[in-house]
Amino acid sequence: MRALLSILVIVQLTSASKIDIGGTSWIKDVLLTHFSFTRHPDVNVTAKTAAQLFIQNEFKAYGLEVLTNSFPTTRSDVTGYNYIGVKRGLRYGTADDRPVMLLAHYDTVSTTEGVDDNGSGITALLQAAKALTSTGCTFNYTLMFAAVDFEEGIDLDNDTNQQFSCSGLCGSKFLVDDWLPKWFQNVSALDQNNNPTFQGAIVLETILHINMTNDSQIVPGAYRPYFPDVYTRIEARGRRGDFIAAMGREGQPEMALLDAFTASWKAQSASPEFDVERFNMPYIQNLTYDLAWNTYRDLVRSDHLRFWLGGLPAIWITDTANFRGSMRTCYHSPCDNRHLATEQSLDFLGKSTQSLVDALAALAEFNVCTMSTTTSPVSGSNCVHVDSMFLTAAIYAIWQSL
Ligand SMILES: *[C@@H]1O[C@H](CO)[C@@H](O)[C@H](O)[C@H]1NC(C)=O
Ligand SMILES: *[C@@H]1O[C@H](CO)[C@@H](O)[C@H](O)[C@H]1NC(C)=O
Ligand SMILES: *[C@@H]1O[C@H](CO)[C@@H](O)[C@H](O)[C@H]1NC(C)=O
Ligand SMILES: *[C@@H]1O[C@H](CO)[C@@H](O)[C@H](O)[C@H]1NC(C)=O
Ligand SMILES: *[C@@H]1O[C@H](CO)[C@@H](O)[C@H](O)[C@H]1NC(C)=O
Ligand SMILES: *[C@@H]1O[C@H](CO)[C@@H](O)[C@H](O)[C@H]1NC(C)=O
Ligand SMILES: *[C@@H]1O[C@H](CO)[C@@H](O)[C@H](O)[C@H]1NC(C)=O
Ligand SMILES: CC(=O)N[C@H]1CO[C@H](CO)[C@@H](O)[C@@H]1O
Repeated sequence: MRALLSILVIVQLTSASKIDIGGTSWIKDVLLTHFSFTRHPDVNVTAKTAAQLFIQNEFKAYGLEVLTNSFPTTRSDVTGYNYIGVKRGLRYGTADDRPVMLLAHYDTVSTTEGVDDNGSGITALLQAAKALTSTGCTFNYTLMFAAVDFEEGIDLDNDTNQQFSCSGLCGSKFLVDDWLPKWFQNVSALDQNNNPTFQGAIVLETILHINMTNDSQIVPGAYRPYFPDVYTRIEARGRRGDFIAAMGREGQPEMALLDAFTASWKAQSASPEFDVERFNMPYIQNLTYDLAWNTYRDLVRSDHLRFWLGGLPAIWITDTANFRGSMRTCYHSPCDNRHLATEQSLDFLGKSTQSLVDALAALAEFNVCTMSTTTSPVSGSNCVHVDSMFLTAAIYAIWQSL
């Protein structure tokens, strides 16, 4: 009932009043300038520090409140940093707030430049934050943008020969288990039973790659029983890597996030050749980290698992990484680099980003839009496009130099 209602509301909102991300040129610039060097402490500390500074400065430039969640790792010489940009909703600081979060990790494994994994996620996150803050809209609910560290972190510590940090999904573990409960308390985002009023997190993981050729998508058979309809559709289209995957658990509050994202995707007329495939995963009682990894491995390989283990709603958005096209060989490898940023894949990333913006605007309930920019208003709305001329000239120069 609740899910159905959200779909109706969202379709109406997105068709009437879209906040336009203003094209993919900015995405390309940010991805290739700031997230195309290995961001790993043993390989390029400079690139990692630069990425951290860039994220904080961008958040500040968008007028977000920038909060830092630093955390220890098992290596005394390495500290982890999560950055959370907050756009306060009108209900901020009350139990009526229903905060919603967009999250991506900005680190890489040591063996890759990580343009797709997960430079693409963080770039979409920044673009979405920029679009949502630059319209002059107010939101009923608080928007949170979380750039997290050490999603990877599976490298061995040379000195102790132990797994580095908390062996994967480390930044989101500290965010969910340590930082968020304190923040919910601080801002009174708790209901009368002391449960967070949090709507959930949309977790972006490796979202750039697309391949429209038949047989470019691997569909591991082990998960077919959970998603028979999805498998049938992918096979009918010739097993092409032509879709973004969006996953959440049946019957959980995060279904509203999944509804919002898929409805926003389908409401767009741009690039109709790219699809969204919705994976409704069964809810698993008493989920533990080990159970998840042993039984549902390919479905939980990102930060959404930390939310699920922490009892918070989250959905996962991914291009399926090593199951698609070039990423079958480039995953965690040197060729996850700028060659993946083609015009087509940037359009694909742009469509996902626009869907995220529309979904978040609907979930956070955007109200008043006052700013007018140089571009034309969206019909039927007092919201306006984000200026798409922004940066265009500079970007085309970069485009051509590649
Ligand atoms: C490290 O990253 C910086 C960008 O922050 C780049 O200029 C430099 O060339 C990189 N170094 C190596 C060894 O890749
Ligand atoms: C750990 O060992 C690898 C392989 O020998 C080396 O490339 C890397 O730099 C070492 N890391 C540290 C922190 O010493
Ligand atoms: C919560 O509030 C305390 C006291 O003001 C502050 O020290 C702490 O950093 C806040 N933590 C979060 C996660 O907001
Ligand atoms: C796309 O997939 C086809 C079929 O598997 C493969 O031959 C091709 O190299 C892939 N191209 C890219 C850019 O991933
Ligand atoms: C791709 O697969 C679809 C579905 O099986 C088929 O109809 C189509 O002819 C194939 N296209 C090519 C180019 O082989
Ligand atoms: C989950 O844990 C509860 C409490 O320990 C137990 O009663 C229940 O049977 C468990 N459910 C499953 C499916 O294991
Ligand atoms: C925001 O909240 C106000 C007051 O409850 C409500 O009237 C309005 O419809 C909400 N905005 C949206 C877009 O739902
Ligand atoms: C979907 C995906 O590729 N996620 C990867 C991000 O990095 C972690 C840690 O290496 C992998 O385990 C995930 O598979």
